Amino acid sequence: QDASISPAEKTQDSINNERLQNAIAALAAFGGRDDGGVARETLTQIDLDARRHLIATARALGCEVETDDCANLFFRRLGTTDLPPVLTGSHADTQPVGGKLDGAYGVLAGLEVIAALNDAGITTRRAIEVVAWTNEEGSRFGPGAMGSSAFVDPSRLPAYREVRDGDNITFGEAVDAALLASADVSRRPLALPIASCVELHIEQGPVLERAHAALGVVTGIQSVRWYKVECIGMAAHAGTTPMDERSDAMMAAVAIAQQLYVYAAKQAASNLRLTLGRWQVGPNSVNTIPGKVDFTIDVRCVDADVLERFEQFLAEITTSHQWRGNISFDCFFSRPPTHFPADMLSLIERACMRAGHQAKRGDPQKLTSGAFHDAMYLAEHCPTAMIFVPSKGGISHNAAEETAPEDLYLGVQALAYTLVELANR
Ligand code: HGY
Ligand code: MN
Ligand code: MN
Ligand code: MN
Repeated sequence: QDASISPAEKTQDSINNERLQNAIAALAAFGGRDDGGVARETLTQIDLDARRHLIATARALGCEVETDDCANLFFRRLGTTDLPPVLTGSHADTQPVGGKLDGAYGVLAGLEVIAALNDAGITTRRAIEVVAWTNEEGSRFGPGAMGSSAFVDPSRLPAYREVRDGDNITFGEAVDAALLASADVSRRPLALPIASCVELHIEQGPVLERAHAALGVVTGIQSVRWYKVECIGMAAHAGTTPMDERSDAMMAAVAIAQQLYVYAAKQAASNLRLTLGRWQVGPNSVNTIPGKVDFTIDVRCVDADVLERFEQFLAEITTSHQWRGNISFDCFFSRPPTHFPADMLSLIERACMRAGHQAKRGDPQKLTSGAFHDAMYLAEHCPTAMIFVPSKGGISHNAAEETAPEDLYLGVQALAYTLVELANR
């Protein structure tokens, strides 16, 4: 091996940008949309086809491929020892209308690092594993990050398997179908030992772009909670029912939603973020008073106490609301803030400095992630950290999601340096 530079530097310098961009375009074809976005929700046939594509790509790189009871996919490049591996990767599933980078970029970046290691003829002490976690988005089956969550704590899986999607299919049925479709892939237990984990991801927000930074050292992930609010009234005729004799579920839901937005506006100083993203109306007819309205709440904040106070407010307004119907709420996802360890942050910073300076793009920017990631669970399991690249206009969970190819290339270079350093510890 070239004595003048370290294996980490040599691998970083072996990253092939053209191969990376082609890999991103190839995966984006699975569920690709005319507007440039991607529709590849977890464990749909499109996702299963994409998984086969990733398995074939990994095998062509000489990787061993394994899966587990949550249909997570692991692509392993052997090391010279049997020590626990270094893990990278992310998720390959997307929002109903997502972009081609959210999650996919981190999986493909890991495979690109393996290709660069092969090109450079570099071996590492520890194996390097690239993972494609199942159901990070949580849009088809809530909550999010089920794959990484069940990997870290398998006792969570039975309850996840009972969750149903909008077509009444359970997550368990979808996982079993995925495992059948990859019956040629050997099965391994959940919760295996991992030495350390690094997830590369797009920022999905505006911070790096506004700071004119090419790379982000992610210090942690903000807390998140998801609720379902259920308003049950009585369906009745839109024309014959006097206004003061209605039990209109939509009127209650809209009143509660309005109070939540007013509350969130008052919390602006704490940077609380409120989203009422999914509404279901029954019977959803122009001329029937809604008998049942459900809506979801996604609420996030760096300060977990703010979310605690939010829940108290939600409890107040859903019990005190003057209304003849029945209003209830259920929390189905809750994660405290995640903090990544200092020694991992300093390694990430060193990696980002080398990549950034070589490209004359300056120093990396430190930031907290507004989005959650599988790394929030891995941080419970082993020393974990994240690297971000900028998102154009801070847009994500939208077909217009985009990152400059040069920034994508830089991110993978920083990842390469980090992984090889960790794999030789
Ligand atoms: O919602 C999230 O934060 C993640 O991008 N799925
Ligand atoms: Mn993501
Ligand atoms: Mn996402
Ligand atoms: Mn993620």
